[in-house]
Amino acid sequence: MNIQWYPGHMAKAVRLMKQQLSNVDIVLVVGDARAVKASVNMDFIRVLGNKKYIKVFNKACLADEKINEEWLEFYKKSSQKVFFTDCMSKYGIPQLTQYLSSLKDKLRFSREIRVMVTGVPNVGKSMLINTIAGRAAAVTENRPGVTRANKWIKCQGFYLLDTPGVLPAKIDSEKDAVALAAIGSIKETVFDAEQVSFEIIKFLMENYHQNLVERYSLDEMDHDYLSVYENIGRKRGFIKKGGGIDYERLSAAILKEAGSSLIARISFDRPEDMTCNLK
Ligand SMILES: Nc1nc2c(ncn2[C@@H]2O[C@H](COP(=O)(O)OP(=O)(O)OP(=O)(O)O)[C@@H](O)[C@H]2O)c(=O)[nH]1
Ligand SMILES: [Mg+2]
Repeated sequence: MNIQWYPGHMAKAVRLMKQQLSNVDIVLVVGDARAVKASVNMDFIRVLGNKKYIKVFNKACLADEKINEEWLEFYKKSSQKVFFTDCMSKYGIPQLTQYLSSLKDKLRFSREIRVMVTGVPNVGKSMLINTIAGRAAAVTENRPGVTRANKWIKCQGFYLLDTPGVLPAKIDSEKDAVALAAIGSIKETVFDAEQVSFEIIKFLMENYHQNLVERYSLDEMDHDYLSVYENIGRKRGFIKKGGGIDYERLSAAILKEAGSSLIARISFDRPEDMTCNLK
């Protein structure tokens, strides 16, 4: 899939983050629970060196519950500290806050702990900070690229540094690119919405077939990707004047619905997708 963004900007953002590292005690690498593999920017992980970090997979209540459990099992076997959270239901938030509060004693600091919050765009970094802080201190919005500059926010016992979302400079896997587009981490202007929405339908047919059938009242026996895709368009009335499918409206609707759990709680990645980036 051809995604056109600015790898140069991304590489610069990672360099800026590296400069900040000496000012922080711990890094929260925030990803999306629906794309545990694709939403962790390995460029970040590589520059962290020996800096202590934990992974937080947010929007857990939009992700497939069963797959969340599988990921928790997967991470139990590694030395990596992982939290699954959701800012809407507050799932996992008390545990994460308690962990951060406990660091002061663990690290024997007499001052406040400084926590850098990083991750790919739109995973809820700013919302997570607001939820932990208990106030709307950071700006949030449902599109990538909302936070433009670093900002320190004081909570009880620690400081949180909100940072702009950064994508990997290079996304090698097509599957990762589709997942990142589906969770809203990539700006809609830089990918082909028709191609991504079609890939999403293929993925849903293979993994969430019944949910798809129910959501769009589809023929259960129809297993042809294109026919299902176009049928969704017809069922939703996305028809152009001459009678053809309005692919623009169809792809926009699929992206919106797949990204908001209207079809199902969807997880794009599974533990078996992990090959090398166990870190
Ligand atoms: N359902 C759900 N939505 C969330 C959660 N956290 C954040 N959101 C929504 O996701 C969108 C993005 O949240 P932000 O906090 O702005 O994301 P960000 O990671 O700071 O984004 P950038 O600053 O653009 O990198 C907003 O519409 C939030 O309301 C969550 O845990 N569950
Ligand atoms: Mg933000």
